[in-house]
Amino acid sequence: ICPKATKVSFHDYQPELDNFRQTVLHGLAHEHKQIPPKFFYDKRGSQLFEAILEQPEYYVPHVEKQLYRDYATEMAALIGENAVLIEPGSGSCEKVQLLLDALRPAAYVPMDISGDFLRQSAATLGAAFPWLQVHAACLDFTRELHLPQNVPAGRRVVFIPGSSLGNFDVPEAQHFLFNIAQLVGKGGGLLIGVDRKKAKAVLETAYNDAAGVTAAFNLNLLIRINNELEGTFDLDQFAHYACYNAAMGRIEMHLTSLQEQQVQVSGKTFHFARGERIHTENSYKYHPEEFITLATAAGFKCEQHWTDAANLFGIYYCTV
Ligand code: AVI
Repeated sequence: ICPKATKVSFHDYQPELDNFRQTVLHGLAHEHKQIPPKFFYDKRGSQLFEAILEQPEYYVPHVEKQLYRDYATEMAALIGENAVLIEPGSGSCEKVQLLLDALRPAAYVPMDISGDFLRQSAATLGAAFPWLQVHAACLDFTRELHLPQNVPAGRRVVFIPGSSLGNFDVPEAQHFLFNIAQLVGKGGGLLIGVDRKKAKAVLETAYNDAAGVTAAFNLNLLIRINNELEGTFDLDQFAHYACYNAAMGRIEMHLTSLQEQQVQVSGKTFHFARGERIHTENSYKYHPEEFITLATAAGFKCEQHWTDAANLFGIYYCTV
């Protein structure tokens, strides 16, 4: 018997990259200095993020993966076979592998902004699952969601693991979910992993791991500015700071200036007071009812949700 040939295709939508220099100069000139988290992910930043995923304190991937292992069959029964499974921000395509055998989708569409990484992950996945059609789309999913033309017709289901939704502010998160509802259309679905609100100490420990990997990830932004934007940040004079802002329901990451100092970036001078911070990331946490309200406002109906015994993390299956 001849095994079915591996089917992997790659579609480059040539995502326009945000201008790093302009964004940093603008963000540092702001009254509350800020740089958006998408700039964490240069090569070293992506490697450090992979290392964060291995830290015991950062419970998110460990708990979420166990939920897929425990409930893959139940999830597949709800989603049904032969769906077109679409994953925005697919990265290493690791989590989807826990679902593929149970789900048996007609095609898998990983979407990522990093073309080389996407090409490699799609090829590796295609080799591991020779029966699966893989149609990779290189794009910035925060701006556009295109489906390659050779994707088969059929019910569309979007998969968003990792609590990526948490890095959007709440109105942006609702807008993003609305765009997903449009993409999947009537009868389509969304399987999404979202981190839950919980004790401040648990959250703060998760973003302040003992090995200092999250700190290195945050500080790498300054190394990136030094290397790419002629920056003069002294890494010893800034510190990682992560705290849970309960009023906003989010972990905030900042870089704190340890003394009064001036820093040059691209020939411009920025003044830092002692203790002044650059806000680098928000990671919103949702109670199940809060997430369900958000998804409902975006046009979804929540069919089922799963959580672990400690109520750390939620996975939701919603339909349009
Ligand atoms: C990618 N994102 C969902 C992570 C989070 O938890 O918000 C990024 C991260 N930042 C520090 N640790 C992990």
